[in-house]
Amino acid sequence: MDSTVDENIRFARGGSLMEILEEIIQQLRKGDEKEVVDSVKRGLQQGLDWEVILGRGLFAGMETVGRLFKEEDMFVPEVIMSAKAMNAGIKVLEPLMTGKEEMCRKGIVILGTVKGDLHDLGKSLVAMMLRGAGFEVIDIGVDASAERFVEAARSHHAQMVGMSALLTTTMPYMKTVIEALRRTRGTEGVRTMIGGACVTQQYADQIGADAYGENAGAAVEEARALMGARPAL
Ligand code: B1M
Repeated sequence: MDSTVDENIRFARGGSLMEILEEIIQQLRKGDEKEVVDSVKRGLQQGLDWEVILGRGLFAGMETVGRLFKEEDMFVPEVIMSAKAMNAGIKVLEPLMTGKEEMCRKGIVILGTVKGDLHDLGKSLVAMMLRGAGFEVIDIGVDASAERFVEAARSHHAQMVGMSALLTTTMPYMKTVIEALRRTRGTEGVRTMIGGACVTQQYADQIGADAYGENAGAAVEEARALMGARPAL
């Protein structure tokens, strides 16, 4: 986060804006889509930066949900409601996130969550941020097979394939996709990036991915570096 965002956090700490962030966390935990949307809008109206709302409100709320899910204090149907509420909150922020869009296209990226994995929030967020930075993103959705990644990369003449995985059981499939790209004529040179809650730089090195994105912001930086694109002036 830059210094403007730091200032915005200090500003929020000073008063009722911090309460809005805490409300978002609670509303997300309850899975109340309407309340989350209202609070996100109120936060923006009252001067909170979209990055602060995203990081300190929506992400923080989802972290709480993740912890409760792990401790079995929340169950799948409730987590789905929370995920929907988070998506609705992100939709409100989307125009601001993609506001920096440039006229020139930076490159074509195929993005998907790998086979066996249905988690799509992180992948969709990465898609939004990449689009905002000027990349053309073809989102092939969740539960995507190696064949789908390869076919999409070939037919769209993509420069990069991005894979998301949130389960330790689906992470190994990212290696399957990388190998399929490498052995298929026409996609051998396509660059690859991986990310997701359980994924690490070490794992990316281990399976031969070209890059690892720790979060959606880092994914944009890595994509720029991989494709030789420059940040917007
Ligand atoms: Co799931 N789930 N889930 N789940 N779920 C996790 C991942 C888990 C860690 C929860 C836990 O136990 N604490 C755990 C995995 C444990 C493990 O494997 N080690 C888990 C489990 C076990 C499961 C099920 C097996 C549960 C069950 O059914 N018994 C099941 C599996 C279903 C399947 O996929 N086949 C399941 C189901 C679900 C729901 C459907 C209920 C729901 C998903 C709804 C949806 O996506 N539409 C869900 C959710 C919401 C979660 C948690 C709570 C939150 C995930 C999330 O959306 N985070 C999660 C706990 C957690 O992660 N703390 C959990 C917010 C999102 C913005 O972050 O996706 O990490 P994230 O993305 C980040 C970065 O990782 C990065 O950028 C994003 C933004 O900063 N990033 C990339 C992501 N992809 C990237 C790609 C890149 C670069 C960066 O380059 C291409």
